[in-house]
Amino acid sequence: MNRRSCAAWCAVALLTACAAPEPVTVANAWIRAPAPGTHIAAGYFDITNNTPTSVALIGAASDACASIEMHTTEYDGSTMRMRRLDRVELAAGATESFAPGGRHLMLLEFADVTSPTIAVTLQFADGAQLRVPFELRSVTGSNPS
Ligand SMILES: [Cu+2]
Repeated sequence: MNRRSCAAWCAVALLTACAAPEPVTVANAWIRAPAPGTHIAAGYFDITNNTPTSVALIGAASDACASIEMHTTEYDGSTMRMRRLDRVELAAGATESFAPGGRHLMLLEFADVTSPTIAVTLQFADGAQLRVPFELRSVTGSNPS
């Protein structure tokens, strides 16, 4: 961001929240707790790129699980498949949703099912990281996707 656009951003921020806007913001972050006897959880959230340039989400990590993969859900007729995503592009100003039935985080060997919130660190292509509290919810009746 050059000096001129930074000044414009700061002016907007002063008018709205008296603080510099976060470059990327996350809302509605929650984790579907693993079904009983399993250790795979799914994470969902809405992510907004507040910058004037595109940003790429390339991964995530948490102390609550061994590893996290980004997946998308695809349907081949009535068969559901999950495909791994290496990156998710966030266009300037865009909001992208990770939601049940679509894109999601897959938390492998998820261990912590007692904390009401789980910290997940989102990782971006430019090296930036964003620590996000996810609300842990128990949702029964369907598989993580
Ligand atoms: Cu998955």
